[in-house]
Amino acid sequence: MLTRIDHIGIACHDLDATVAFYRDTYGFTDAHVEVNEEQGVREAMLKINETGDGAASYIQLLEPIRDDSPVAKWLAKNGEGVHHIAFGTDGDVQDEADGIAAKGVRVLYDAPRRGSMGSRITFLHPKDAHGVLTELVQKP
Ligand code: V0V
Ligand code: CO
Repeated sequence: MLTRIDHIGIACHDLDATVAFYRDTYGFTDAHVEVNEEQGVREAMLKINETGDGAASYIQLLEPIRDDSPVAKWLAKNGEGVHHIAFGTDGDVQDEADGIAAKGVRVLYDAPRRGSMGSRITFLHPKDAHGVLTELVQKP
């Protein structure tokens, strides 16, 4: 089951400046920063609230580390802004993805990949989801 908004992904040019904006403007100070080489990003997870399934909801800020990465390509076309939404699962993320694929939505990966803070993630194609790049997240 999809039990929470795990995060909203926001593409930015300058991660440190954008983290500072979220801290100074809104008071979100609980930030986890890591590099995901495979996804081509340096990213920050800002915790917003705990959720009823024992996990949490975050804002994810994404700065590209390579010109050929999905976020770099998206920034060049659209500029900064909301890039994806991520739903959290309470069970196996591949099972969720298989169930959604059976409804005719393209799942981008054959198997889950590594996401922020040791999570397992996969993505649904935005063209099959009313224009929204959608990620599924299983906490470690
Ligand atoms: C592209 N399109 C989007 C979009 N990206 N629509 C909505 N939201 C987005 N983010 C549209 C684009 O406008 C085109 O529409 C069409 O899809 C094809 O796009 P493209 O520019 O030609 O790009 P592609 O096809 O090379 O790549 C698009 C996909 C790619 C979605 C396949 O971005 C991808 O593989 N994304 C998944 C990985 C990812 O985004 N990683 C970064 C976050 P028109 O113009 O044809 O109408 S990593 C992350 O979230 C982590 C680590 C985490 O949460 O832990
Ligand atoms: Co994400």
